[in-house]
Amino acid sequence: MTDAAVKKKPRVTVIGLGNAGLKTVSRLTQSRFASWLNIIAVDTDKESLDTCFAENKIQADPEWRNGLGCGGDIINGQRSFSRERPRFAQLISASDLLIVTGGLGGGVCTGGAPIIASVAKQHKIPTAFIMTTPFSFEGQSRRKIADEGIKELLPSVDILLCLPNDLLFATLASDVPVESAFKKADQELATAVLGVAEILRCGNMISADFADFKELLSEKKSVCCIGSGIADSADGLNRTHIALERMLESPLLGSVERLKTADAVIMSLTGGSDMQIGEVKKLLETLEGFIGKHPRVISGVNTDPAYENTVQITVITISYDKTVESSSESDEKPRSLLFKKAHANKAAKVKTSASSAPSQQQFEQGMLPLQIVSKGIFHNTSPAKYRDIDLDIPTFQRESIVIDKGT
Ligand SMILES: Nc1nc2c(ncn2[C@@H]2O[C@H](COP(=O)(O)OP(=O)(O)OP(=O)(O)O)[C@@H](O)[C@H]2O)c(=O)[nH]1
Ligand SMILES: [Mg+2]
Repeated sequence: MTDAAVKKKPRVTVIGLGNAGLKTVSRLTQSRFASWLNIIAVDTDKESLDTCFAENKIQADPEWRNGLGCGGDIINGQRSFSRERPRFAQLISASDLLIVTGGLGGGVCTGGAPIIASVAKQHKIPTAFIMTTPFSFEGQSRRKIADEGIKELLPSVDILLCLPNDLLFATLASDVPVESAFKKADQELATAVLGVAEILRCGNMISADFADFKELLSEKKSVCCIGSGIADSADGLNRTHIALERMLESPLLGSVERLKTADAVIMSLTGGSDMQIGEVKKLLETLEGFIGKHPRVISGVNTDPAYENTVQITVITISYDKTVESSSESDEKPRSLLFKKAHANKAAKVKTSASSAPSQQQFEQGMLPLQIVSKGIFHNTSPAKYRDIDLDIPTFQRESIVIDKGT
């Protein structure tokens, strides 16, 4: 790795969307480890924004929503965020990476996230969306809304991590109040966002290995879990071991078994300048004992003065859903999954071969700023499907086709 690559500080913007997203970025803002992130809170709901600690707050569409939330209506969220496209473009245009977080299931985040994704795509900014899916106790309609949101997001995002709130259940007693369950979710989501940001800034990962990361999550539908553990010198001499133990106990990791059975593991270790090579070696060796024999592993080690006396380990496990190829009913599976659309890669390949053909080069067109919109009033109807392809999604969206401007 060159010195320039090591020194390059990536500009990472984190946007929290809707009530859940605002809670997460509030927590991040209070963490000393997140000071290198550009944190923005976006909601139509003024009251939620007023209680959010993020410095940079955007009240979306104040004229039409009058400072209210979207009442769980995706269309409201889409409309409001569509009106703010120029403002979003300005906010994110200087970013090397955009991380967007929030809870799928409501109108602001579920409707707004695809609009942010499409603005980022238009500006060629790599994106990682880290979203929770609703607790089972929230009911079927929220889950349906969340599923709809995932479908809308897929054409535009690079990385989509869907973290099921239900995984937190295992760590909560049944008499825990709902509010505490959400507080726990806030905390875990903030840790997950920071962990992903750390993974992506490891060395020169954003420029070089983002593609690897993306590729691991591409093509195949997969189950994804994330665990993060942090410990400092006050925890004792064996702080890396304690950080590892805490990571293994992370509720969103599910269980240690996930590491053993994962097809791919992405891992990062961050510490201060006091982090010793012996500690790193021992930690990686111990971690190896928890990972299965043949997974693909991407790992990185990072130092940051904010982590003086502290070490943080973050792991993302990816397990490919092996039933997808053999089952045409894969859409019925729970959306506790991580998806990446194969079309994006296909389109990229088509584009490469097309651009190498001289006869086609002269016809290259720009792209119209078309927005990904929902199926409107039909969003609750069952999709018309042929060979697992949703025919209700226009072909140009399904296939990521660049539209001819005709100029
Ligand atoms: N972590 C966390 N998740 C929450 C909280 N409140 C709700 N959620 C989750 O996030 C999903 C979306 O809820 P909200 O964030 O309130 O929705 P919204 O995006 O603001 O949209 P509107 O309700 O239409 O204003 C819910 O289904 C829950 O699963 C919270 O306080 N913390
Ligand atoms: Mg809201």
